[in-house]
Amino acid sequence: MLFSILTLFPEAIESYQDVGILGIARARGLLTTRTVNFRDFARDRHRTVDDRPFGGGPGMVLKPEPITEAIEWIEQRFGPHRRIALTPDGAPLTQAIVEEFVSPTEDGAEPLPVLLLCGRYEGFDERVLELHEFERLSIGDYVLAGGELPALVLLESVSRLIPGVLGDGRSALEDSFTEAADGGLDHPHYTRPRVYRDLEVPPVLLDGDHSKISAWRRAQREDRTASRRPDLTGDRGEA
Ligand code: 9D3
Repeated sequence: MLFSILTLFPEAIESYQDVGILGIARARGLLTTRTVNFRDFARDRHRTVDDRPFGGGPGMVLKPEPITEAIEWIEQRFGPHRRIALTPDGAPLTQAIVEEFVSPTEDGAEPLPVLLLCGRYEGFDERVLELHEFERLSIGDYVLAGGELPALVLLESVSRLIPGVLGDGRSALEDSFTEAADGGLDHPHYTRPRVYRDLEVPPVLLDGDHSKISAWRRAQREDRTASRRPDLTGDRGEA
């Protein structure tokens, strides 16, 4: 899988991309990233990438020219991409969307490389997203300073689903068939010591009755989901 990441802060991407599962995916050659600083495509002496908004108001807007030229340079060199802009007004990223990135294409062809466009300031001049077709993704309803963390969130969540990244023979997609998740919260986990500061591990986990353990874990998942995340049970939470 190939990701081209357009950002004013390539060092933010680069400093995290070799950590943990994302780092393993990259080291094994299962996921490739290339970062491009679109400031390198600004032509003026100050390498300006932003300007004041037409119509007034606070903040600065990313100028169209450096971003458009960076996109065109990447696609001339490396071919067409699936283009995604990380924007606060995008569709909220979900596990279903993440899974779609690693699911086989209809015709069995290689998926397109993915271009991730990260904004800063108030965002992009709208025409950038009109000149080239873009999907828009957000990671949730809170205000960040730019699209770099959202791009890393997408990369990390995709990386753990790529076959061969999780090394222990357990596929991440298998999780949902067995004990974990199925769209709700997980059960609690315990490890040694059996007693920690007077707190004991639930005895059901210690006596080796695996059908009892499964039933207990399922009940824990259902209780936790109903009380902490009723929105995941089909209950929309309205009074
Ligand atoms: C006052 C209107 N703001 C929109 C909610 C302006 C604004 C806030 C934050 C414009 C850009 C940003 C920077 N955020 C992102 O680029 C971003 C983001 C986010 O802030 N939250 C969740 N997902 C994302 S994806 C990109």
